[in-house]
Amino acid sequence: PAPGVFAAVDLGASSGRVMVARVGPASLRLEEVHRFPNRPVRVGGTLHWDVLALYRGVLDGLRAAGAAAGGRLAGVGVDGWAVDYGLLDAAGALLGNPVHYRDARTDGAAEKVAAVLPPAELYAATGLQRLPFNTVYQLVAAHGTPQLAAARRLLMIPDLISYWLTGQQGTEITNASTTQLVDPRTRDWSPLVAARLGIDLGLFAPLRGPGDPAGLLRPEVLTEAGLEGPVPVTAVGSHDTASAVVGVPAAGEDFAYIATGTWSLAGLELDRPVLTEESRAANFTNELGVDGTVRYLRNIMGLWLLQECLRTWDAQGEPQDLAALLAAAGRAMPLRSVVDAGDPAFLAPGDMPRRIAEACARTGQPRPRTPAETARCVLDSLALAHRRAVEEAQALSGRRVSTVHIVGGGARNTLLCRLTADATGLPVVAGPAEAAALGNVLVQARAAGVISGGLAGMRALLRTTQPLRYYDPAGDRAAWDEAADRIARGRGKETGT
Ligand code: ADP
Ligand code: LRH
Repeated sequence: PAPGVFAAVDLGASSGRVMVARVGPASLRLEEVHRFPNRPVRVGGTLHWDVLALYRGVLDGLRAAGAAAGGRLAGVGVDGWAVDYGLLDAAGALLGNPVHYRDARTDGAAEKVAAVLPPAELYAATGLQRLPFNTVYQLVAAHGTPQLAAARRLLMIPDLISYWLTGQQGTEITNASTTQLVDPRTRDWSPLVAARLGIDLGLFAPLRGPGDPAGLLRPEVLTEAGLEGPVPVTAVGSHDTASAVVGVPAAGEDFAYIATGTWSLAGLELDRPVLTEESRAANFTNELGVDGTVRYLRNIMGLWLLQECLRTWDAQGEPQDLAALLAAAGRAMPLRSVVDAGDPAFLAPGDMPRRIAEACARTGQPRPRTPAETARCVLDSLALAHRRAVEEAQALSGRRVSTVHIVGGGARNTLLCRLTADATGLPVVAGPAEAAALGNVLVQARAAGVISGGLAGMRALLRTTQPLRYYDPAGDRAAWDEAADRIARGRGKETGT
């Protein structure tokens, strides 16, 4: 088969990007053609996504992709962050700006849901971890609003972008699995959960899976992007984490992955969900992956902690350069103060350096005083949360691992990769940073017949074509154990257990 030129639209919580990939059976070259910031907007007390600005970025990116590919693209795929959605009226027009998952409207929604559907039953039916912003909680919070009453359709964010590009509506299954309305055993909607929570499944467009056709770019999009038609749009693993896990360059099955960007998503790829009570108590999730896989993982606050510190220092007139800050953090005292990087107290936007310092003080540790000390605290804490997730995922699933793969923007953070190797005591393979875009184009290329085979073949192609970095574990095991104990004690204090 001839090599094809595919475009990936990848919408992360911190930036959107359009990447162009030249894919052949033994070749894969990825090029970033456009990146644009994803800046939420607070209006009327509600935090929104600026979804039209994102769509503008997608169109600009497709124009740049067209220019890079001589006006001819073999296909386009869209992936993005999970759980959030846009509502459409009966004519297909967007009803208001999508609400950001960090908005406070879901405060108290989990308690309302628990009153009609006990957490154990909800977990048994969906396998989803308890995150305050899961789509079901957002829908319960929106219940009775004129906007939801007027809505005839709900499209998850990547499906909304695909709809605007093609005019076709669908609900891609990997992202649908983050709604908490999907049963991971049947890989279909859970009628039980929908009925008990009074959610109308008719709001959702028909399910589709990675590799399914999702329409053609509309004539107006072709014109705007300077592309020659027809250009097919293919449903990929439209949840960015689903695509990122396709993009993990693992050999064999005994690996853990950590997709690190705004979030750290740390866990295992399994072929069936783990729905035990122990798994629920440990708050592990079973999201659906490409090719019938299950992403068994835990959400960790991730580099959000650092992003939000940088934003705060900026606003306080003390802007920090990321490279210089990380270099200084590398020289700071290791494991001086550490926090629980899974603590939902860090979820909302706001003065992050202060919240981190307060968490340190509450647990009897010194407050970080400088940006470098704060960054060191964040990275040590993330490494410890990575270790805990990798260890617990193995214990709960029975799958042992010998390697940890770090993909996503955080794979560029050499200090974080080194600390994660030291904390887990396992070798770390870092890269690719753009794993989600790579997973996106690989699924498109396979659907187009340019490559063939399963995940193992796609990963072999990544290993031979993408630059990777290797970190062997070193450092003081006892010091990591002691710091992990400090966090466990702090967690016990906060939950009263
Ligand atoms: P998302 O998809 O959630 O928007 P990304 O995967 O793009 O996030 O990761 C963004 C994060 O990656 C940044 O917040 C930053 O911490 C980290 N990062 C990106 N580039 C670098 C770099 N050159 N050095 C260190 N960290 C980096
Ligand atoms: C990462 C991500 C993650 C979700 C979160 C809301 O971008 O998709 O998998 O939990 O956003």
